[in-house]
Amino acid sequence: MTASAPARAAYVALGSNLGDSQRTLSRAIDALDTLPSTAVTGRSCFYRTVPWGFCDQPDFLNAAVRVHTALSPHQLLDALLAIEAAAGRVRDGARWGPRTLDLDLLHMDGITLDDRRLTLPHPRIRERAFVLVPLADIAPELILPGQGGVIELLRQVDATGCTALP
Ligand code: PH2
Ligand code: MG
Ligand code: MG
Repeated sequence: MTASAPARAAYVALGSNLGDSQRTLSRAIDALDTLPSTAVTGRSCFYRTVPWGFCDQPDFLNAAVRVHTALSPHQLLDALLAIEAAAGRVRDGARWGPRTLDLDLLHMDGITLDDRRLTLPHPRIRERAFVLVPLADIAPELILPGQGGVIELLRQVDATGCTALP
């Protein structure tokens, strides 16, 4: 990480249910760590999770990481989309369908925003055990503006479909 703009913490959810998901998530975390002005400073366990939203698809592997980055929210979003594309992500329009790699920007410390490309914090964190369970590994004390504390949100979802990999 180079010293230009001050780095802030950002939280990214990772998911995959096509191909070698464990390898894909590990490589994505390495790719995040090599982004300019960015370092991975926390990573959760990998969790096998039952599909949410559209259920007739393979189980997912999910994780979450914290990075410290001097990138802007939109620069980081562009970088996440590029890492997804490099992992073979095809956007065929199937909402909530199977994917080789999904990287969702969940939150950046001190930032709320809502525009055509990006809403921060991510508006659906509170509905998703597969996001909250790994997020609680790395940021149990985190308060998401407008949503609440991660542990409090985790208490309100059914996390029985999330199993940590050994
Ligand atoms: N991602 C989706 C839709 N459903 N279900 C689980 N368990 N994990 C995911 O990452 C996931 C999902 C769309 O992004
Ligand atoms: Mg997603
Ligand atoms: Mg996504």
